[in-house]
Amino acid sequence: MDTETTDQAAAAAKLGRRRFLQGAGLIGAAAPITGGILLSAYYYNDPTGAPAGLATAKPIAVATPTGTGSTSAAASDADAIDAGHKKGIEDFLKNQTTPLTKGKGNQPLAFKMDGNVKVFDLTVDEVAWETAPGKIEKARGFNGTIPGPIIRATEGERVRINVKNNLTASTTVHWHGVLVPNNMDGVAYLTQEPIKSGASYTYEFTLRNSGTHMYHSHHDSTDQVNRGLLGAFIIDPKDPSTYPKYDKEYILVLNDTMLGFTLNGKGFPATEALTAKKGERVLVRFMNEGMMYHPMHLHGMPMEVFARDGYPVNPPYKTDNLDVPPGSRLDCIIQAEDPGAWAFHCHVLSHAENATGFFGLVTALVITE
Ligand SMILES: [Cu+2]
Repeated sequence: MDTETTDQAAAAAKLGRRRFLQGAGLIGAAAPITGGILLSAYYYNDPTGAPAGLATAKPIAVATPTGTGSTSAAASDADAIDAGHKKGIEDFLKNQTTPLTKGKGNQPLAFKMDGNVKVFDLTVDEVAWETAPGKIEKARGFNGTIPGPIIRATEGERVRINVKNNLTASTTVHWHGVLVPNNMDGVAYLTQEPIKSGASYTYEFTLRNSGTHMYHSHHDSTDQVNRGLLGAFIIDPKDPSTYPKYDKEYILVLNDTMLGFTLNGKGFPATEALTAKKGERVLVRFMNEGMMYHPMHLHGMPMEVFARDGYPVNPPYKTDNLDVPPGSRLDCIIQAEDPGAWAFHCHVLSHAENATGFFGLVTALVITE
């Protein structure tokens, strides 16, 4: 751990303690009260994300600095908050050229042809996954990555997916949103026996519906999906003219809870920025594999939503704050207009920012001339 990180951690720890004391009313109550009562909510780092944090809010006394010792304490809090935010942004910018964490998920999965069948191979692996710098989680991933590799094919094609289970636990794979024969649906004991530790299973079906879909474990899924057994399954339409034109494409997989708040398996500052040139049409395919709602807010320009779960949204609608519910996929086009670095983050603020700076579901859209 370098000195800067240690300093930041110390500052955060100090700040956390002070806030705890304030939250408990221990500081405010002891100080001269000239500032009246402030309604505040304390839900820093709430693992539930608790947008309902206000429910636990209680009026606390806040002291206005009066030239006593409280002035320097307040100033040191402010400095610590500023320093944490500044370092986060600096790290995020560094991460765009030199990744700060090991491991990258959400990469295209190669296939081979067997006659007219596209054959994909997946392994289900235990993995130590670095979600943010130095934050290594006991996770699970398809082909050792989170998200797993992108399975991509075209409507009408036949695919075969060989799954090898390297977990100590059993598993299955469900093709979320993809129309498949019932016995290929991947639900343990309902449509198939679980794939035991060390065993393999082959799924095969013809792709009937295009769209932005997903694949994930459907066995002990609170643990298995939340710990990383998830990935994108993109089915391109047979007739591309039925899909909007775009210059660049991003797939953003949201997750929460066990591995923290992540975009494509990483939390800020290890998240990847979206980039575009002015005038480009950027396709974003959102998918939420987590357990919470994430309203994704883009600064500077709207997103035009044209598909939900692979089905057309008619007419398309514009929004700058797009709620992505668990299990849903939303396709939208961002028309890159004004150059600059535009914040792009979940607007349940406890999923994105606290006194130590940004974390979790935060990235940026960087538009250049
Ligand atoms: Cu969120």
